[in-house]
Amino acid sequence: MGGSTELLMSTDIDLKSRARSLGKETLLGLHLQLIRIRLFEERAAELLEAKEINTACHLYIGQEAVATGVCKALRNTDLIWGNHRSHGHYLAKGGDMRSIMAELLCKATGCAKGRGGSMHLYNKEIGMLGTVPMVAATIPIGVGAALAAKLKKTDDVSVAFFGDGATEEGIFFEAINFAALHKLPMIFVCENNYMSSHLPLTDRRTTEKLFELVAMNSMHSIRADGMNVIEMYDLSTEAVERARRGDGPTFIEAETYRFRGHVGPKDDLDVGIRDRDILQSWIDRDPILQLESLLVSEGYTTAAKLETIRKQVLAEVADSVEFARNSPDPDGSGVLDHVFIGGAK
Ligand SMILES: Cc1ncc(C[n+]2csc(CCOP(=O)(O)OP(=O)(O)O)c2C)c(N)n1
Repeated sequence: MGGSTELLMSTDIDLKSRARSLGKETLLGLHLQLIRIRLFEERAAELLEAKEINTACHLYIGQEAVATGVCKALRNTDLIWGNHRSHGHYLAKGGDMRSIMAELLCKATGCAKGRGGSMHLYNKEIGMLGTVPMVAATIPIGVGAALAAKLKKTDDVSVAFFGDGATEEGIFFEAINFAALHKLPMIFVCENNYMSSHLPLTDRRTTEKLFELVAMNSMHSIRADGMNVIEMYDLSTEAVERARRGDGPTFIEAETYRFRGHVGPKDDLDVGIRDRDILQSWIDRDPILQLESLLVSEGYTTAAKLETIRKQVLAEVADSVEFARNSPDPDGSGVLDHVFIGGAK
């Protein structure tokens, strides 16, 4: 048996001592990123309600620790690949708020020039070469990028973010096999939020331990507490080091939960597919509140300083909305640019 499986839970790890070794600057950096994603998305939810955003948005609220922890372990030239729920990935990899808010409002200044909306984010400068809403679609593309990095000896890592539903697509297993066989510098980040659209994981699989499905492919495969940003950062750092030194890919199953419904601003509690108590049990583990409680109790910051940060981020969000509102619509003159027409002369 070549693959290794580990079940790591935050309770098994001395988070306070890990926090101490990370240091104040890193911890506050993680916190800032979590807050940026949360407040950005809460504002996006309001703009969806107001019908000012008209592109379908799959909100990431609740899952912020996954993108934040993983991307903190990456450098600018590493590539990430997203899906229909990727606002958090975009911001965590270094995307600025103005360019994504403008994209949600389909403005010409958006990161995809207003052509993509929420589900087609693109920003070469930060190493995000695409989010695609076809479930599992970017996983093989990410593996292709990892192969390119290996052949070109760039030392870069490729990371695909996807949900538990994506592990039910055939291409997922082709990608896993290929990456393991060729020891590619690839990290598969499965955000297991236990739902695929409106179907719970228990109605779709005989096991909820997705990391076990992958280990048999001789791949390092681990389960992480996706509500805990310190654990996500630690495990991602190890995965990145493994990939860079040529020891091959890692599969990280991050257990997490989305606090809103599948798509749009609502919580979906009234449509008979989500249990209020289960949702509340995950809200009780809110990644931001967990980190803030540790930061204050261990003396890294104070409640007053956290409030100041919150206000600063709210100002950044407001600025992004202002920028988007004042930006021009795409003028339509370049509508055929970037369109591939097979066989055209
Ligand atoms: C190939 C394909 N099949 C079905 C859909 C419709 N669809 C959109 S999102 C989604 C759920 C995906 O669930 P998961 O991968 O777990 O991600 P999550 O929404 O939980 O983040 C489905 C089935 C699609 N976009 N692509």
